[in-house]
Amino acid sequence: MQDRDNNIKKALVVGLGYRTGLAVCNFLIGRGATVVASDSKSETELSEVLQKLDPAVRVVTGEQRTGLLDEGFDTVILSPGVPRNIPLVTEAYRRKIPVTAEVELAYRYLRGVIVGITGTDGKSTTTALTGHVLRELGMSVHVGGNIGIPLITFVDRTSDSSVIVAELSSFQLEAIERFRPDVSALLNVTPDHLDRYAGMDDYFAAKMRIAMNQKDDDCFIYNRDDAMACAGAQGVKSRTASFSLECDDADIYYHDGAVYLREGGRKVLRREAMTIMGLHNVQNAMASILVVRAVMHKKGMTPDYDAFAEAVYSFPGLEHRLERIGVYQGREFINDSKATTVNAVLTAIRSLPAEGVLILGGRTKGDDYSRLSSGMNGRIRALVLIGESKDYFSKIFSGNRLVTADTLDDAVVKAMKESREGDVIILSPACASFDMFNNYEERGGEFKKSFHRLASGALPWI
Ligand code: UMA
Repeated sequence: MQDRDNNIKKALVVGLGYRTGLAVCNFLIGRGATVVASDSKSETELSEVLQKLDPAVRVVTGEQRTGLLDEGFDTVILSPGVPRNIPLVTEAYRRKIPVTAEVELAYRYLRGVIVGITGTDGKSTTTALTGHVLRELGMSVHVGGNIGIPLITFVDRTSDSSVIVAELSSFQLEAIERFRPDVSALLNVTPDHLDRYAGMDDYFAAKMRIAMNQKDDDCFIYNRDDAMACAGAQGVKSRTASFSLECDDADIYYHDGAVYLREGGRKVLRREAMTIMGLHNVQNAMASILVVRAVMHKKGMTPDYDAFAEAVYSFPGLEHRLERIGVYQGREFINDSKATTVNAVLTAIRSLPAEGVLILGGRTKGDDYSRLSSGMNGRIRALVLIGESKDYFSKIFSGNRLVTADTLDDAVVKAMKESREGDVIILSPACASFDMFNNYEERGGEFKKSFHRLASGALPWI
């Protein structure tokens, strides 16, 4: 146990969400606290969540009035989706009520080695891959955080021999206090969530909080090819290790189809043996190898690079991330619903095995979407635009061949019409899903259903 000085008697949980707030409420009730949950949504909108919530939690829905704080809470816990500048939260800060994140709360109870992985793109794959490799090496591993399972749900299952691999978003890091990962990794920092942050510096600062409590016996792993990550590495107190696709003076680097360790020049991975596609996944694999090595170092174990490589090769990839769904009438369908940034989509396009049709759109996040145009040149023959960004994207991409669709069924049918045999049809939206779906998983799931309806003949396209 990292720190037992938790004595939360009365907590206000702001934001029930689908996962975090719900898990925090149930956890605290289980530990005897009085819990009030505040959510801006209505009871009807929250009905699914409320069914799973311990009935001892008092729920206040709708407008989040500052007067709620008069009830005298000793802690306010924020869900990641709640910005810290809403009046209820700024008033809590003003009254000096401790405001904290679920990740921080979990940290105070978790046991074992803690790994935190952040970055704009690739963090879910790197987190899952790291968990997979550690598990293949025989360790007791819990994989959670932004990838979908709140860390607080692991608390009763961890022991000193556990390894917790946490994907951490900038949102989750904003309200940490003492959270100190034994191993942290910063994969890259590119524009994202600029609807929530004042600018890139603000976003970067939130990400760098991952290392703020690390000490010299911890390790910070960073991308040598990313200028912001390199700048971040300059200021950390822990040991550092770097990975690179470009420079052979990084601790681990890529050259001509293989990955090498700088020390000793040992070849540790062959790209063609990896199941997950794209050079960006070689980058993710390099980060994972450094993380696994640092975990073993913490545990006093000797790294076995052959075993690392076998485990990387056997990693099947993540659902909703460049996920191959199937082939219909010569078109390969790929579900990349998790690609909610311009960079993620550019990476996806670069990784495609053929030309194709891109299904794009949803709730925008302040990114510079015009950056997609050059990446699409010669790779994407048509765009199918979905979601509330349809009109906005129609203007930005007016130079491309484009059609609009109201549903994913409609998008799949139109993509078939726009494509040729041998093409790829990919859903890689560059946007959040919340205009049409509850989350990216639901969007990806619906896309797969549309594909299966098409393939079974239930969705005619001609
Ligand atoms: N809310 C308020 N007041 C506000 C704003 C929001 O009450 O002013 C409420 C909303 O009505 C909602 C809740 O707060 O009920 C916010 O919930 P949440 O979005 O934090 O929901 P969770 O289901 O707990 O999901 C969160 C992460 N969501 C976000 O960061 C937006 C999930 O990451 C994460 O998987 C989950 O916790 C478990 O840790 C998703 C995500 O989009 C995948 N992350 C962003 C990203 O990857 O880019 C950061």
